[in-house]
Amino acid sequence: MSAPRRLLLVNGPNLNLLGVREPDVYGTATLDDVVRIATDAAAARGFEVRAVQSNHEGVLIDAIHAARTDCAGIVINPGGLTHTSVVLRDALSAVALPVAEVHISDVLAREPFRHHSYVADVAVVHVVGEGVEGYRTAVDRLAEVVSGLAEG
Ligand code: CA2
Repeated sequence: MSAPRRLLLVNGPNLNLLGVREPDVYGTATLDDVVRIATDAAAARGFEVRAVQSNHEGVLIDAIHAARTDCAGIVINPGGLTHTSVVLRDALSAVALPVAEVHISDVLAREPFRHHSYVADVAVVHVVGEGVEGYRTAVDRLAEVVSGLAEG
C-alpha cells in the first residue's frame, strides 16, 4: 500500500499565543501563519497537512497515535514539552513515523534548561532558530525523507 500523502503538524502548549505575546522572542507571525506556511510547503510537494495545537499533552498524544494509520510523517514543535515530556517522546517513538522537530527560537542560545530535548533522538529532521520559516524548512526536509522511504 502506498504511503498517505498527508503530514501531521503538531504545535504544543502556548503556541496559540504566537504573534500575540513575546514578539521579541517568537516574532509577530501567528499560529494561523504557521499552519499556512506548512500547508503551502506541503502542497508544493504533493502533501496535505492536518494541523493540531493543544495546551494539553494527552490531546497531542492522541493526535500522534491517530497519525499512525493515515499520515506519512510528523512535523512537531512540542513547545515547552520538548524539555520535559517522556510521554510525548514515547508516543512519537511508538508510531514509528519520520519526525521533524522544529523550534522557532534558537533554543541552544537560550537558557540551559532549553538545551535538552526529549524529542531530538526520535526525530530525523531538526530545525532551530529560523523563526516561523523554519516550518517550511522542516516540511521540505521531511517530505524528502518520506519520498525517499517510499522509493526505497
Ligand atoms: O522556540 C520554540 O519554538 C520553542 O519550542 C517555544 C516554546 C519554548 O518552551 C521552547 O523552549 C522553544 C514556548 C512556546 C510558547 O510560545 C509562545 C509564543 C508566544 C508567546 C508566548 C509563548
